[in-house]
Amino acid sequence: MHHGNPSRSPRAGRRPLVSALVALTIALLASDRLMATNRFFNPELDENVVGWIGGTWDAADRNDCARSGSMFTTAINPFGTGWVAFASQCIPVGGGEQISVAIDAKVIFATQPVLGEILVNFVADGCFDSPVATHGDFYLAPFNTWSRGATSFVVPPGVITGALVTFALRSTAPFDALFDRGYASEPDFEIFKDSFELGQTCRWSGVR
Ligand SMILES: [Ca+2]
Repeated sequence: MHHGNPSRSPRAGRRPLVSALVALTIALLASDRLMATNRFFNPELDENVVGWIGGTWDAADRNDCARSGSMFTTAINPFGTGWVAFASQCIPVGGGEQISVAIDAKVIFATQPVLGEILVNFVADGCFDSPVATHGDFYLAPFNTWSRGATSFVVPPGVITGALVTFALRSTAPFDALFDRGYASEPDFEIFKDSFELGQTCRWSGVR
């Protein structure tokens, strides 16, 4: 037995609202699942180097995307002790967080081995304070090919609010380098809205 039209009518009337709520719930769930944000601003160097310190914009993109570029750097030797090219940016972090960071780099015009270093300075007040702790990691950067330098760390507990992340390339001789596709996120949230982590699509940065 059913109650016929008297009950059907209000249900039918409610349906659009229910549908809207379902759609909203799905949207919220989807956005929650995809809420990961790349903590680097302008991670893909789409049309400028805003957010980054270290170089100038170049049209050469990591994935040959016509609508994105990279950051070009010429190694400098400021202290006469070695040549260094770097890409640096401050990201917001909280004490105790686990963070993964990475960037792709392409070493060009090098004549001597190039060592990649990822240096993270943890600071309590923006990125202009003196670091209270550091994290470092090293890797050998190949020539003339894009390669990824990555590291993970746990932010020291306490009043940390920022991490100045510097991807440095060092050598005993001059060289140039390109940087592209910066990545900074919690390890558990590696699905970005734009399939960023797959590195397979050409797009403007959908998330920061
Ligand atoms: Ca790019």
